[in-house]
Amino acid sequence: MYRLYGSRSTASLVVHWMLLELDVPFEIEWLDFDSGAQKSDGYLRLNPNGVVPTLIVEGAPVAETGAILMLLAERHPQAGLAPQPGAPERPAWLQWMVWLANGPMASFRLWFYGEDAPGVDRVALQTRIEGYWDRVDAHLAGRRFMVADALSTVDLQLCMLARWTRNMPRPATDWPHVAAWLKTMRARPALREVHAREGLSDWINA
Ligand SMILES: N[C@@H](CCC(=O)N[C@@H](CS)C(=O)NCC(=O)O)C(=O)O
Repeated sequence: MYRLYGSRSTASLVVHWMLLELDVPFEIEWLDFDSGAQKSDGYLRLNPNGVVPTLIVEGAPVAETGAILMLLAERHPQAGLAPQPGAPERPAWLQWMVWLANGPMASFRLWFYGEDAPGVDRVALQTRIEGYWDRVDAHLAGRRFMVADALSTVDLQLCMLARWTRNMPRPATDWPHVAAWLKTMRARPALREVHAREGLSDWINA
């Protein structure tokens, strides 16, 4: 049984979503950010960064959203959420997963947690974030999914990030190929279910 430490509407949502896609048993411990539960001594022992998500896998904590998604894909290969090692699409999958962690995830963190980097130029940051969608939009032209012709962890993580743009100056739906891809993603029962379970109605039907 997996145990997810999370907070509603945050990065833990994509892990919650993937657990539903995998249809595996799990439990969730919701952390109360308002009381700083993510910085408590007990939680810092699980995740020294004091952030969510953390997933307990066979008794051991695993942190970092991308790493958790990749690990789950590896542990449940029958779900097909990643190309198998040796498959021709595997390098592209690895490349996009690492790009998501280094690029968009890090930049979105700066956007929402300005206190992490006081003095950061928000206009430059906005340009950088919009550049990510330019790149994804060009890649999605003529494709159904980000990697090969199959849903993968790249689509899941990117879709969560697309929701995070809903109040940004340019939401991800401004890009036509991204908007078409999001239409497919929003129809997925597990995505609709995770939104219902986390009490989110602000974007899923937009
Ligand atoms: N690099 C981490 C970042 C995770 C992260 O920033 N999580 C946010 C929620 S989206 C968080 O826990 N924020 C609480 C805090 O920083 O105190 C990952 O990819 O998992």
